[in-house]
Amino acid sequence: MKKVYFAGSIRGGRADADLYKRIIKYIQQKHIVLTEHVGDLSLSKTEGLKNRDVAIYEQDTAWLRESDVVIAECTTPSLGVGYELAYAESHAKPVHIFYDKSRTNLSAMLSGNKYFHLHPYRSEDEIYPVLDTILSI
Ligand code: 6K6
Repeated sequence: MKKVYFAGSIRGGRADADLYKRIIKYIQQKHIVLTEHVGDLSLSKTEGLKNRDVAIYEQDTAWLRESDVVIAECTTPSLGVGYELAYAESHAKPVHIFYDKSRTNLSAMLSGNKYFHLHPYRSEDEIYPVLDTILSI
């Protein structure tokens, strides 16, 4: 059983929140997802009070350090997710990036970094077998 840090856009926009929820549910069949809230559909992009942000940052970076693997869905661009991916790299965590190649032109700062494992997909059903492979290693 692995500890998975799942990253997906929150304030960057919630257009893919239901997709995050399905991915999280799938991973949770066999593994622990430290960041279940990323798929919480009641969480809006304007959520939050500024004074909670320090606690969010402290908790999320602690979870990143604790995680075995980081899985990000990057179709909706997010500054926070980009930060998390760089933070994960600096802590030598394996990082897997999924994105719908028909809907996004991934930042060169992700697609140009050979450290990251990129998983472009055309339809959602391509994601799940790749997750199986990643999480069985
Ligand atoms: C309360 C209840 C659920 O969520 C909250 C408060 N907001 C956040 N809580 C935890 N992690 C967050 C929150 N907002 C952003 N993040 C982290 O940044 C998540 O791990 C996401 O992967 C990432 C999204 O960044 P933005 O820039 O799109 O918000």
